[in-house]
Amino acid sequence: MAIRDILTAPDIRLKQKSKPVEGGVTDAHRALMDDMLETMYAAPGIGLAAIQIGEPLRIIVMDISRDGEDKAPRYFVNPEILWASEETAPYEEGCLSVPEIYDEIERPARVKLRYLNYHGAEIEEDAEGLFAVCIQHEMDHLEGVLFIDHLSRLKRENALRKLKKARKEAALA
Ligand code: K2U
Ligand code: ZN
Repeated sequence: MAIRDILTAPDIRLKQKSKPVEGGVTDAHRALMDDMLETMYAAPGIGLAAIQIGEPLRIIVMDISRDGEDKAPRYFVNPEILWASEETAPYEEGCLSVPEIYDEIERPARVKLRYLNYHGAEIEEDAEGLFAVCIQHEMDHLEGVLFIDHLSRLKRENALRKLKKARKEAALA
């Protein structure tokens, strides 16, 4: 396993649409998921999409267990949303690829998912609460969409300006 570098906005690679995994989940995909999970825990974060470490594949890892609880890693290959509630819920989101920026995003409160798990088995599962927020946030990444893309143009431009300033200062340090 290895901790990989996480791409940060405005890196153009984060805008790619990720490709489906073809021909089933292989040992190579599982090795990638192992690296993604180690990278996510080290960040720390509660979700990570493969594109965030530069791999344009439709793969997501997640662990929404709380501090002090047993770890509960989750793996989603080729995830699809089969149904989303009309009811929406707000959540103060952040993103490992958009550091130090947080804002409230409104998303469907409940979704029905279909995906392949770590071993390639097809699963259908309902999600609500933080699970629903996180999976929708990560599935946006698979479409090349960042949570700031859901904000007003003014808020998005302010966020990108702050990110570019931080990157410039880091380069001079
Ligand atoms: O995509 C990512 O960078 C992972 C996010 C997942 C996430 C975003 C918004 C809401 C829930 C999960 C990172 O884990 S950002 C860290 C974080 C953790 C808990 C709540 C908000 C942000
Ligand atoms: Zn993110």
